[in-house]
Amino acid sequence: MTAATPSSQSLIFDEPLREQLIARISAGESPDTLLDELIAHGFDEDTAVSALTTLLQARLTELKSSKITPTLTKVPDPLDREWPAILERPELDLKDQRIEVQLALTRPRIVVFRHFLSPHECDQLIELARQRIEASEVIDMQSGSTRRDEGRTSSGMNFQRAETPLIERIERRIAALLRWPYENGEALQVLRYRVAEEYQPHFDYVDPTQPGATPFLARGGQRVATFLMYLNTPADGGGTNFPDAGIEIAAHKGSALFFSYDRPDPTTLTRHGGMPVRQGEKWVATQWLRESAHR
Ligand code: PD2
Ligand code: ZN
Repeated sequence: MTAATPSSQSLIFDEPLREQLIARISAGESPDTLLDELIAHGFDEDTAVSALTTLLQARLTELKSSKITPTLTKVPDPLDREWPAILERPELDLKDQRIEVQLALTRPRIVVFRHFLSPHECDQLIELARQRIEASEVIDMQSGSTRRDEGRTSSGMNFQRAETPLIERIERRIAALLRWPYENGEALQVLRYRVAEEYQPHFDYVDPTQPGATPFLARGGQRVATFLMYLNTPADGGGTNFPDAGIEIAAHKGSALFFSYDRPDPTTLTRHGGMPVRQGEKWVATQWLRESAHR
């Protein structure tokens, strides 16, 4: 447990800690366990009990008045039909490499593929992106525009959709693998992390109750899945972690990490981060999938 500021008088949960506590409670963890951890981290017992109770009551009120639809959103799922049949799809446009499933989990829904991109495709993507990268930004949920953020220290760029034959081939391969409409994909984004750079844990969906979400959601609806392709193998560090689920995926050249979220809620356990690179560089390309056509 991290990111809390103990005080004998009051206990203020900052946003990451609040989300972590909510996710763990929603995942069935007992409040007593969380209480024990808070106390072990230096909070006094009465303060911890009262702050946790307040948090749970506030969350209940939030859920009751939430604009979030209780029904689940349909999400892509690459494994919902027989796997070998998928690989025969000509739209995958694979030459010699054969995609393999390396890991599949149900909650959070995560699938890791090996050999999604060939080594040559990875190198080409890096070279195309290298000339255009700038400091990465995040979406400001108050205004809906983008801004720099200290939690995201990478550099990056966005391609246009189908900008080159290579980009279009990769976009179509993702759509074919996930059986999700091509039009529902966002433009590919490439990120580069140098030593000590990271992307601290966050959710990729937007909070629909925030003012800045409206313009985002108007174009293609909510994000429902992330498809993250590792373009190189960092010398050390740079994995992608899911702290609420205790999962870490190693960055490996050509592999792809898929995860989906059927509602914009921490109970999906999809809070994830790009862990600091300890040595060398890390390059990734990401496509986010929307509920509907993204124009
Ligand atoms: O680079 C990553 O591993 C990473 C981790 C979490 C990228 C993103 N999120 C992202 O671009 O959303
Ligand atoms: Zn992310």
